Amino acid sequence: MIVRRLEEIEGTERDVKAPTFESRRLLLRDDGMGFSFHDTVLYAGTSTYIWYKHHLESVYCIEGRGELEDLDNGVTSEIRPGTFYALDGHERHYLKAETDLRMMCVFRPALTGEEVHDEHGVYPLLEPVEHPGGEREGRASPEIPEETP
Ligand code: 9YT
Repeated sequence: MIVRRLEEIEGTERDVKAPTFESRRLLLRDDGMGFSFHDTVLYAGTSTYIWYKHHLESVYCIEGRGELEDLDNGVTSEIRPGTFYALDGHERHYLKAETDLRMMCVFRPALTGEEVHDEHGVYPLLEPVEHPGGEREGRASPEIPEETP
């Protein structure tokens, strides 16, 4: 049995920081479960372009407010606590966080932990957003994907 707590993961290599989000990987491929499980916080005022070419992902929001834009099907959905979505068709999408958005994510196959470092399959893209608090302005995207719509 595996028992872990968020505070044990914070600040370790399982705590991955990207320009628009932080992902705490509670379970990775090495754990041998066949899926990975992440506690992710997308930062308020950001928009993240995501296309998981090789993975299926299920996502459940437990905190915050935002919007999911399915670019393949032209459908936009509100995200709030209790909202669940599953990317069963590898849909390209934007995830926009109005407030900090805390999402519990399951990936199959499991992420190894390298993917975000390599920008492989995850393409953060920061859109300029008016930000009254100002505390999270000014981060630049490290890479603009060729596939960006
Ligand atoms: C839904 C979501 O948070 N996607 C971006 C990050 C992803 N969960 C990850 O790499 O852990």
